[in-house]
Amino acid sequence: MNARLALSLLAGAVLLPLNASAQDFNAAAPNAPNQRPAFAGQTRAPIIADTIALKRNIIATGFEHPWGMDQLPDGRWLVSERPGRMRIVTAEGAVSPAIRGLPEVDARGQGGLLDVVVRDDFSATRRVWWSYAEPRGAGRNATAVATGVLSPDGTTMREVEVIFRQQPAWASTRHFGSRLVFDDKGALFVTTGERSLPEPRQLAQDVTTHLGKVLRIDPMGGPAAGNPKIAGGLPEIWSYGHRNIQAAALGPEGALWTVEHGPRGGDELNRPEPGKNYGWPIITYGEDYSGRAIGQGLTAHKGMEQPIYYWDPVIAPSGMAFYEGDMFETWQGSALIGGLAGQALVRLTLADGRVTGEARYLQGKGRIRDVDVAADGAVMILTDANNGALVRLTPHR
Ligand SMILES: [Ca+2]
Repeated sequence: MNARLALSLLAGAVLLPLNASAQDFNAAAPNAPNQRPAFAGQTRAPIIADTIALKRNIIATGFEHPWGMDQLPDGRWLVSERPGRMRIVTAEGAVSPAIRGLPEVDARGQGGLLDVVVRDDFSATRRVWWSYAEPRGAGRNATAVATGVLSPDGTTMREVEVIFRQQPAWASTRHFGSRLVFDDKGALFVTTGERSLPEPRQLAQDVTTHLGKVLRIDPMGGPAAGNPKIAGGLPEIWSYGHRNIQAAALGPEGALWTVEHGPRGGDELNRPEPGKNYGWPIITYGEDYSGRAIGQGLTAHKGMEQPIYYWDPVIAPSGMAFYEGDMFETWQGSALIGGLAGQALVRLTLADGRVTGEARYLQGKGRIRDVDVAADGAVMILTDANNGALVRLTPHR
Protein backbone atom coordinates (compact mmCIF):
# COMPACT_ATOMS: atom_id res chain seq x y z
CA MET A 1 0.00 0.00 0.00
CA ASN A 2 1.46 3.36 -0.89
CA ALA A 3 1.52 6.26 1.55
CA ARG A 4 -1.17 8.22 -0.24
CA LEU A 5 -3.61 5.30 -0.18
CA ALA A 6 -2.85 4.69 3.48
CA LEU A 7 -3.61 8.33 4.25
CA SER A 8 -6.90 8.28 2.41
CA LEU A 9 -7.84 5.02 4.17
CA LEU A 10 -7.27 6.79 7.45
CA ALA A 11 -9.50 9.57 6.25
CA GLY A 12 -12.12 6.96 5.44
CA ALA A 13 -12.59 7.60 1.73
CA VAL A 14 -10.83 5.94 -1.16
CA LEU A 15 -11.35 6.73 -4.81
CA LEU A 16 -11.12 3.68 -7.01
CA PRO A 17 -11.07 4.09 -10.75
CA LEU A 18 -13.03 1.12 -12.01
CA ASN A 19 -12.79 -0.05 -15.52
CA ALA A 20 -14.66 -3.31 -15.57
CA SER A 21 -13.75 -4.02 -19.17
CA ALA A 22 -10.08 -4.05 -18.18
CA GLN A 23 -10.76 -7.03 -15.91
CA ASP A 24 -11.24 -10.00 -18.20
CA PHE A 25 -12.62 -12.43 -15.65
CA ASN A 26 -14.04 -14.50 -18.51
CA ALA A 27 -10.47 -15.47 -19.41
CA ALA A 28 -10.25 -17.69 -16.30
CA ALA A 29 -10.15 -21.42 -17.08
CA PRO A 30 -13.34 -23.33 -16.18
CA ASN A 31 -13.25 -26.16 -13.62
CA ALA A 32 -15.51 -28.35 -15.75
CA PRO A 33 -14.43 -27.58 -19.34
CA ASN A 34 -16.42 -30.46 -20.84
CA GLN A 35 -19.80 -29.20 -19.65
CA ARG A 36 -21.92 -27.14 -22.00
CA PRO A 37 -24.56 -24.57 -21.07
CA ALA A 38 -28.18 -25.48 -21.83
CA PHE A 39 -28.72 -22.22 -23.73
CA ALA A 40 -26.71 -19.29 -25.04
CA GLY A 41 -25.85 -16.77 -22.32
CA GLN A 42 -26.30 -19.22 -19.40
CA THR A 43 -22.69 -18.57 -18.34
CA ARG A 44 -19.89 -16.11 -19.15
CA ALA A 45 -22.16 -13.32 -20.36
CA PRO A 46 -20.44 -10.47 -22.22
CA ILE A 47 -18.39 -8.24 -19.92
CA ILE A 48 -20.02 -4.85 -19.46
CA ALA A 49 -17.67 -1.98 -20.26
CA ASP A 50 -18.29 0.22 -17.22
CA THR A 51 -15.81 3.01 -16.60
CA ILE A 52 -17.64 4.45 -13.59
CA ALA A 53 -15.38 5.49 -10.72
CA LEU A 54 -16.55 4.47 -7.27
CA LYS A 55 -15.96 6.45 -4.12
CA ARG A 56 -15.51 3.99 -1.26
CA ASN A 57 -16.33 5.40 2.13
CA ILE A 58 -15.56 3.20 5.12
CA ILE A 59 -18.40 3.96 7.53
CA ALA A 60 -17.30 1.70 10.38
CA THR A 61 -14.74 -1.05 10.96
CA GLY A 62 -13.97 -3.65 13.61
CA PHE A 63 -16.89 -6.00 12.97
CA GLU A 64 -16.01 -9.64 13.64
CA HIS A 65 -17.21 -11.65 10.63
CA PRO A 66 -20.04 -9.27 9.66
CA TRP A 67 -22.76 -11.28 7.84
CA GLY A 68 -26.02 -9.37 7.30
CA MET A 69 -27.43 -5.85 7.39
CA ASP A 70 -30.60 -3.89 6.86
CA GLN A 71 -31.35 -0.18 7.01
CA LEU A 72 -33.76 1.27 9.55
CA PRO A 73 -36.20 4.00 8.44
CA ASP A 74 -34.12 6.63 10.32
CA GLY A 75 -31.08 5.82 8.16
CA ARG A 76 -29.17 3.75 10.72
CA TRP A 77 -28.11 0.16 9.95
CA LEU A 78 -28.57 -3.09 11.80
CA VAL A 79 -25.45 -5.22 11.30
CA SER A 80 -25.00 -8.83 12.41
CA GLU A 81 -21.70 -10.41 13.39
CA ARG A 82 -21.45 -14.17 13.00
CA PRO A 83 -20.21 -14.87 16.58
CA GLY A 84 -23.67 -13.77 17.78
CA ARG A 85 -23.78 -10.00 18.03
CA MET A 86 -26.14 -7.48 16.43
CA ARG A 87 -25.29 -3.78 16.45
CA ILE A 88 -26.77 -0.49 15.32
CA VAL A 89 -24.54 1.73 13.16
CA THR A 90 -25.33 5.37 12.45
CA ALA A 91 -24.77 6.97 9.05
CA GLU A 92 -21.78 8.74 10.64
CA GLY A 93 -20.28 5.42 11.74
CA ALA A 94 -21.05 5.32 15.46
CA VAL A 95 -21.36 1.65 16.48
CA SER A 96 -23.59 0.58 19.37
CA PRO A 97 -22.76 -2.11 21.92
CA ALA A 98 -24.17 -5.54 21.08
CA ILE A 99 -27.96 -5.65 21.44
CA ARG A 100 -28.93 -7.76 24.46
CA GLY A 101 -31.52 -10.53 24.48
CA LEU A 102 -30.62 -12.51 21.36
CA PRO A 103 -30.71 -16.32 21.64
CA GLU A 104 -27.56 -18.44 21.78
CA VAL A 105 -26.01 -19.30 18.42
CA ASP A 106 -23.68 -22.09 17.27
CA ALA A 107 -20.84 -20.03 15.82
CA ARG A 108 -18.65 -22.90 14.67
CA GLY A 109 -17.61 -23.09 11.01
CA GLN A 110 -20.08 -21.22 8.80
CA GLY A 111 -22.64 -20.96 11.61
CA GLY A 112 -23.60 -18.17 13.98
CA LEU A 113 -25.82 -15.10 13.79
CA LEU A 114 -26.56 -14.66 10.09
CA ASP A 115 -29.11 -12.42 8.32
CA VAL A 116 -31.19 -9.57 9.76
CA VAL A 117 -34.21 -7.78 8.24
CA VAL A 118 -36.85 -5.22 9.16
CA ARG A 119 -40.01 -4.16 7.33
CA ASP A 120 -41.11 -0.70 6.26
CA ASP A 121 -43.34 -0.51 9.35
CA PHE A 122 -40.37 -0.75 11.75
CA SER A 123 -40.96 2.74 13.16
CA ALA A 124 -44.37 1.63 14.43
CA THR A 125 -43.56 -1.97 15.40
CA ARG A 126 -39.79 -1.92 16.16
CA ARG A 127 -39.88 -5.59 15.05
CA VAL A 128 -36.71 -7.28 13.76
CA TRP A 129 -36.23 -10.74 12.19
CA TRP A 130 -32.95 -12.63 12.12
CA SER A 131 -31.60 -16.04 11.12
CA TYR A 132 -28.96 -18.07 12.92
CA ALA A 133 -27.41 -21.46 13.48
CA GLU A 134 -29.31 -22.82 16.47
CA PRO A 135 -27.59 -25.33 18.77
CA ARG A 136 -29.73 -28.47 19.07
CA GLY A 137 -27.58 -30.54 21.43
CA ALA A 138 -25.01 -33.33 20.94
CA GLY A 139 -23.03 -31.19 18.49
CA ARG A 140 -26.01 -30.82 16.19
CA ASN A 141 -27.45 -27.55 14.92
CA ALA A 142 -29.76 -26.17 12.25
CA THR A 143 -30.92 -22.91 10.74
CA ALA A 144 -33.54 -21.03 12.73
CA VAL A 145 -35.37 -17.72 12.39
CA ALA A 146 -36.42 -15.54 15.31
CA THR A 147 -38.21 -12.24 15.71
CA GLY A 148 -38.21 -9.71 18.50
CA VAL A 149 -39.08 -6.12 19.35
CA LEU A 150 -36.18 -3.71 19.74
CA SER A 151 -36.47 -1.62 22.90
CA PRO A 152 -37.00 2.13 22.35
CA ASP A 153 -33.43 2.86 23.46
CA GLY A 154 -32.08 0.23 21.02
CA THR A 155 -30.23 -1.74 23.68
CA THR A 156 -32.38 -4.86 24.09
CA MET A 157 -34.42 -7.30 21.99
CA ARG A 158 -37.70 -8.13 23.75
CA GLU A 159 -40.56 -10.57 23.15
CA VAL A 160 -38.16 -12.86 21.28
CA GLU A 161 -39.87 -15.81 19.57
CA VAL A 162 -38.34 -18.48 17.37
CA ILE A 163 -40.67 -18.66 14.35
CA PHE A 164 -38.88 -21.29 12.27
CA ARG A 165 -36.71 -24.29 13.10
CA GLN A 166 -35.13 -26.23 10.25
CA GLN A 167 -35.61 -30.01 10.51
CA PRO A 168 -33.74 -32.26 10.80
CA ALA A 169 -30.78 -30.90 12.77
CA TRP A 170 -27.38 -32.25 11.83
CA ALA A 171 -23.86 -32.47 13.24
CA SER A 172 -22.35 -30.17 10.60
CA THR A 173 -20.84 -26.70 10.72
CA ARG A 174 -21.54 -25.93 7.04
CA HIS A 175 -24.30 -24.85 4.62
CA PHE A 176 -26.80 -22.89 6.71
CA GLY A 177 -28.20 -20.83 3.80
CA SER A 178 -30.08 -18.18 5.82
CA ARG A 179 -31.07 -15.20 3.71
CA LEU A 180 -34.33 -13.57 4.75
CA VAL A 181 -36.46 -11.70 2.19
CA PHE A 182 -39.99 -10.31 2.60
CA ASP A 183 -42.18 -10.53 -0.48
CA ASP A 184 -44.81 -7.99 -1.55
CA LYS A 185 -47.57 -10.04 0.14
CA GLY A 186 -45.89 -9.81 3.53
CA ALA A 187 -44.58 -13.41 3.59
CA LEU A 188 -41.00 -14.15 4.58
CA PHE A 189 -38.71 -16.21 2.36
CA VAL A 190 -36.06 -18.22 4.22
CA THR A 191 -33.27 -19.90 2.26
CA THR A 192 -31.52 -22.97 3.63
CA GLY A 193 -28.59 -25.25 2.85
CA GLU A 194 -28.20 -29.03 2.79
CA ARG A 195 -25.50 -29.18 5.49
CA SER A 196 -22.79 -30.21 3.00
CA LEU A 197 -22.19 -33.80 4.17
CA PRO A 198 -22.92 -36.71 1.77
CA GLU A 199 -25.96 -38.00 3.70
CA PRO A 200 -27.93 -34.77 4.31
CA ARG A 201 -26.97 -33.54 0.82
CA GLN A 202 -29.47 -36.04 -0.57
CA LEU A 203 -32.23 -34.45 1.53
CA ALA A 204 -32.26 -31.42 -0.78
CA GLN A 205 -34.53 -33.67 -2.89
CA ASP A 206 -36.63 -34.81 0.10
CA VAL A 207 -39.67 -32.56 0.47
CA THR A 208 -40.36 -33.90 3.98
CA THR A 209 -37.27 -31.97 5.22
CA HIS A 210 -36.19 -28.31 5.27
CA LEU A 211 -32.70 -29.00 3.89
CA GLY A 212 -31.70 -27.37 0.59
CA LYS A 213 -34.96 -25.44 0.20
CA VAL A 214 -36.49 -22.05 -0.30
CA LEU A 215 -39.16 -21.77 2.40
CA ARG A 216 -41.93 -19.20 2.57
CA ILE A 217 -43.39 -18.59 6.02
CA ASP A 218 -45.71 -16.30 7.89
CA PRO A 219 -43.72 -13.56 9.70
CA MET A 220 -45.00 -14.87 13.05
CA GLY A 221 -44.47 -18.56 12.16
CA GLY A 222 -46.14 -21.32 10.16
CA PRO A 223 -46.43 -21.71 6.40
CA ALA A 224 -47.40 -18.61 4.43
CA ALA A 225 -50.75 -18.45 2.64
CA GLY A 226 -50.53 -19.17 -1.08
CA ASN A 227 -47.65 -21.64 -0.97
CA PRO A 228 -47.51 -24.40 -3.61
CA LYS A 229 -48.99 -27.79 -2.80
CA ILE A 230 -46.18 -30.30 -3.19
CA ALA A 231 -47.30 -33.96 -2.98
CA GLY A 232 -46.19 -35.33 0.39
CA GLY A 233 -44.23 -32.14 1.07
CA LEU A 234 -44.00 -29.72 3.97
CA PRO A 235 -46.31 -26.71 3.57
CA GLU A 236 -43.45 -24.21 4.15
CA ILE A 237 -41.62 -25.30 1.00
CA TRP A 238 -41.54 -22.90 -1.93
CA SER A 239 -38.88 -24.69 -4.03
CA TYR A 240 -36.35 -27.49 -3.50
CA GLY A 241 -33.21 -29.12 -4.85
CA HIS A 242 -30.90 -26.31 -3.70
CA ARG A 243 -27.37 -26.63 -2.32
CA ASN A 244 -26.68 -23.57 -0.14
CA ILE A 245 -28.45 -20.29 -0.88
CA GLN A 246 -26.69 -17.35 0.75
CA ALA A 247 -27.84 -14.63 -1.66
CA ALA A 248 -31.47 -13.68 -2.24
CA ALA A 249 -33.43 -10.56 -3.12
CA LEU A 250 -36.79 -9.50 -4.48
CA GLY A 251 -36.51 -8.37 -8.09
CA PRO A 252 -38.12 -5.23 -9.51
CA GLU A 253 -40.98 -7.41 -10.80
CA GLY A 254 -41.67 -8.73 -7.29
CA ALA A 255 -40.25 -12.24 -7.76
CA LEU A 256 -37.61 -13.82 -5.54
CA TRP A 257 -34.16 -14.29 -7.08
CA THR A 258 -31.48 -16.42 -5.43
CA VAL A 259 -27.81 -17.22 -5.91
CA GLU A 260 -26.57 -20.45 -4.40
CA HIS A 261 -23.13 -21.77 -3.63
CA GLY A 262 -22.63 -24.62 -6.06
CA PRO A 263 -19.85 -27.19 -6.17
CA ARG A 264 -16.54 -26.14 -7.76
CA GLY A 265 -17.63 -24.42 -10.97
CA GLY A 266 -21.36 -24.48 -10.24
CA ASP A 267 -22.61 -21.34 -8.47
CA GLU A 268 -26.05 -20.58 -9.89
CA LEU A 269 -28.62 -17.80 -10.25
CA ASN A 270 -32.28 -18.86 -10.08
CA ARG A 271 -35.68 -17.22 -9.92
CA PRO A 272 -37.31 -20.02 -7.93
CA GLU A 273 -40.85 -20.76 -9.02
CA PRO A 274 -43.38 -22.32 -6.65
CA GLY A 275 -43.15 -26.10 -6.27
CA LYS A 276 -40.25 -26.57 -8.68
CA ASN A 277 -37.14 -28.70 -8.31
CA TYR A 278 -33.79 -26.99 -8.93
CA GLY A 279 -31.90 -30.25 -9.25
CA TRP A 280 -29.24 -30.52 -6.54
CA PRO A 281 -27.57 -32.99 -6.13
CA ILE A 282 -28.95 -34.86 -9.19
CA ILE A 283 -28.03 -32.16 -11.72
CA THR A 284 -25.51 -29.36 -11.39
CA TYR A 285 -22.76 -27.58 -13.24
CA GLY A 286 -19.23 -27.94 -11.90
CA GLU A 287 -17.63 -30.78 -10.00
CA ASP A 288 -16.96 -31.81 -6.42
CA TYR A 289 -14.13 -30.02 -4.66
CA SER A 290 -12.36 -33.43 -4.66
CA GLY A 291 -12.35 -33.26 -8.46
CA ARG A 292 -14.90 -36.06 -8.83
CA ALA A 293 -18.23 -35.73 -10.61
CA ILE A 294 -21.32 -34.89 -8.55
CA GLY A 295 -23.54 -37.99 -8.75
CA GLN A 296 -23.62 -39.13 -12.36
CA GLY A 297 -22.22 -35.82 -13.60
CA LEU A 298 -25.54 -34.72 -15.10
CA THR A 299 -26.24 -31.07 -15.92
CA ALA A 300 -29.85 -31.58 -17.07
CA HIS A 301 -32.74 -33.91 -16.25
CA LYS A 302 -36.46 -34.01 -16.98
CA GLY A 303 -38.51 -32.31 -14.26
CA MET A 304 -35.55 -30.31 -12.98
CA GLU A 305 -35.01 -26.62 -13.64
CA GLN A 306 -31.99 -25.11 -15.34
CA PRO A 307 -30.33 -22.16 -13.59
CA ILE A 308 -30.81 -18.82 -15.30
CA TYR A 309 -27.04 -18.34 -15.08
CA TYR A 310 -24.03 -20.14 -13.60
CA TRP A 311 -20.42 -19.32 -12.76
CA ASP A 312 -17.44 -21.58 -13.50
CA PRO A 313 -15.14 -20.68 -11.77
CA VAL A 314 -17.33 -19.72 -8.86
CA ILE A 315 -17.77 -16.31 -7.25
CA ALA A 316 -18.99 -17.81 -3.90
CA PRO A 317 -22.07 -15.61 -3.51
CA SER A 318 -23.00 -13.81 -0.30
CA GLY A 319 -25.63 -11.05 -0.31
CA MET A 320 -27.70 -9.69 -3.17
CA ALA A 321 -29.72 -6.59 -4.01
CA PHE A 322 -31.39 -5.17 -7.08
CA TYR A 323 -30.38 -1.62 -7.90
CA GLU A 324 -33.32 0.76 -8.17
CA GLY A 325 -31.73 3.85 -6.60
CA ASP A 326 -31.02 7.34 -7.87
CA MET A 327 -27.21 7.49 -7.77
CA PHE A 328 -26.10 5.01 -10.44
CA GLU A 329 -28.22 5.83 -13.48
CA THR A 330 -26.76 3.07 -15.65
CA TRP A 331 -27.23 0.41 -12.96
CA GLN A 332 -31.06 0.55 -12.89
CA GLY A 333 -32.54 -2.93 -12.67
CA SER A 334 -29.15 -4.62 -12.30
CA ALA A 335 -28.60 -7.41 -9.79
CA LEU A 336 -25.69 -6.75 -7.41
CA ILE A 337 -24.12 -9.82 -5.80
CA GLY A 338 -21.29 -10.05 -3.27
CA GLY A 339 -18.48 -12.50 -3.93
CA LEU A 340 -16.45 -14.27 -1.27
CA ALA A 341 -14.04 -16.32 -3.38
CA GLY A 342 -14.47 -13.85 -6.22
CA GLN A 343 -13.64 -10.98 -3.86
CA ALA A 344 -15.75 -8.75 -6.02
CA LEU A 345 -19.02 -6.90 -6.29
CA VAL A 346 -20.70 -8.60 -9.26
CA ARG A 347 -23.26 -6.72 -11.37
CA LEU A 348 -25.56 -8.53 -13.77
CA THR A 349 -27.78 -6.86 -16.35
CA LEU A 350 -31.01 -8.73 -17.05
CA ALA A 351 -33.60 -8.78 -19.81
CA ASP A 352 -36.59 -11.11 -20.20
CA GLY A 353 -35.39 -13.28 -17.30
CA ARG A 354 -31.94 -13.86 -18.79
CA VAL A 355 -28.52 -12.40 -18.02
CA THR A 356 -27.24 -10.07 -20.73
CA GLY A 357 -23.98 -8.82 -19.20
CA GLU A 358 -21.65 -9.04 -16.21
CA ALA A 359 -19.34 -6.51 -14.56
CA ARG A 360 -17.13 -6.82 -11.50
CA TYR A 361 -15.94 -4.11 -9.15
CA LEU A 362 -13.57 -3.98 -6.15
CA GLN A 363 -11.84 -7.10 -7.45
CA GLY A 364 -9.29 -8.44 -4.98
CA LYS A 365 -10.30 -5.86 -2.36
CA GLY A 366 -11.61 -8.49 0.08
CA ARG A 367 -14.49 -10.88 0.60
CA ILE A 368 -17.88 -9.16 0.29
CA ARG A 369 -20.35 -10.54 2.83
CA ASP A 370 -23.52 -8.61 2.05
CA VAL A 371 -24.83 -6.01 -0.40
CA ASP A 372 -27.70 -3.59 0.08
CA VAL A 373 -28.93 -0.33 -1.41
CA ALA A 374 -29.37 2.62 0.97
CA ALA A 375 -32.48 4.77 0.83
CA ASP A 376 -30.49 7.53 -0.92
CA GLY A 377 -29.23 5.16 -3.63
CA ALA A 378 -25.73 4.50 -2.30
CA VAL A 379 -24.58 0.86 -2.51
CA MET A 380 -23.61 -0.56 0.88
CA ILE A 381 -21.36 -3.55 1.37
CA LEU A 382 -20.19 -5.55 4.34
CA THR A 383 -16.66 -6.81 3.83
CA ASP A 384 -14.17 -8.92 5.73
CA ALA A 385 -11.51 -6.44 4.56
CA ASN A 386 -10.54 -3.39 6.63
CA ASN A 387 -10.89 -5.41 9.84
CA GLY A 388 -14.56 -6.11 9.04
CA ALA A 389 -16.20 -3.02 7.58
CA LEU A 390 -19.46 -1.40 6.56
CA VAL A 391 -18.62 0.48 3.36
CA ARG A 392 -20.64 3.00 1.37
CA LEU A 393 -20.11 3.15 -2.40
CA THR A 394 -21.14 6.18 -4.43
CA PRO A 395 -20.28 7.32 -7.96
CA HIS A 396 -17.39 9.76 -8.12
CA ARG A 397 -18.41 12.95 -9.91
CA1 LIG B 1 -29.65 -26.22 -9.66
